[in-house]
Amino acid sequence: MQLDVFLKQVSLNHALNVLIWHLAQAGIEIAELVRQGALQGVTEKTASTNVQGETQMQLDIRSHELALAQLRASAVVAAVLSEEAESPVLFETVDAPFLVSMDPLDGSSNLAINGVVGSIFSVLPNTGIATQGEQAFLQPGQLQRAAAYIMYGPATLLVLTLGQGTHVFTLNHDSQAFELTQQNLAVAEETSEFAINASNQRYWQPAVQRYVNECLQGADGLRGRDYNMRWCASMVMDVHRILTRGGVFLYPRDSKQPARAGRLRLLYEANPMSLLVTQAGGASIEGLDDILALQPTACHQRVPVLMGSTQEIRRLREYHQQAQA
Ligand code: AFP
Repeated sequence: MQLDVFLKQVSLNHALNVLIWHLAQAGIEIAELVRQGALQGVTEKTASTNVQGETQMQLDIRSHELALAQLRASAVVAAVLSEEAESPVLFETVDAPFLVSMDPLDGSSNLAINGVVGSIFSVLPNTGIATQGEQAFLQPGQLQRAAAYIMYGPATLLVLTLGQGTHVFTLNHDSQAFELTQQNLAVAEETSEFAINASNQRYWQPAVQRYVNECLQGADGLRGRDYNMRWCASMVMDVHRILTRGGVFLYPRDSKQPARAGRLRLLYEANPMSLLVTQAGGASIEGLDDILALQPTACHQRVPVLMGSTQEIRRLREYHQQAQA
């Protein structure tokens, strides 16, 4: 079933369906650029940095522009917050029903090694960008109307939730259309796989140290079974693995840069991924609290992220509670 047919079947919200269709078109255009690799100069760095102080790749900027153009063309979006722009971009359609937060090309450092990258989107109701300015984006993730990522891997996938399950669509390169290939993903409750950047181990807080140490002790320790570890340095790919075969993805708070609460951004990484994971039966916390319940305080705010199989996340939450007691 093609994406547009699926949308008509599951959602009566025509404006939201139009928006999702335009996100998918942006994904198709970015996928084509990614496929061309060095032939399109996409692996080249630019001289500029984004609001996070990270060096931008050519493809970061082109993906941002392509996604913006599609969202503007949808006429149902009032403004867009992007990792690649300091302030939200306001469209002429300032009273349109939706706001979109996006990371147009997450994991772009993987381009240099021909690794997997992705685009992440979060759709919020427009509560009044015209009067509130960028404050309008500071809504808890549980208010998201939809979330999606597009994964530019061996196949191009669109993984989407409209708040009723999480579904996978695969791009048919011949017809240039996304087709439903997996409906209602279900994250395994238990798991024997974890994902974390272990090079930060000495900076982790005690609860995460404890959890990972127990996993590493495997069958000889308290967990009584061996664990496997994976790290792709691309949130889209790491989360996709968790959605399809279970596990936990951890980017915790650490003391490497004490002023920084984790690495990942709440509004366009943690929130949309949390909605996708929880809609697939998984869980997502920042340590003690559910990520989707957090009240954002800034557009480019960072947050610790622990997400995946519910039993493992429950254990991690308990370890954080015990460390606080
Ligand atoms: P880039 O987009 O700068 O490559 O960052 C990707 C990312 O935000 C996320 O996709 C990864 O999970 C995380 O960074 C990887 O971080 P490390 O560099 O610490 O492995």
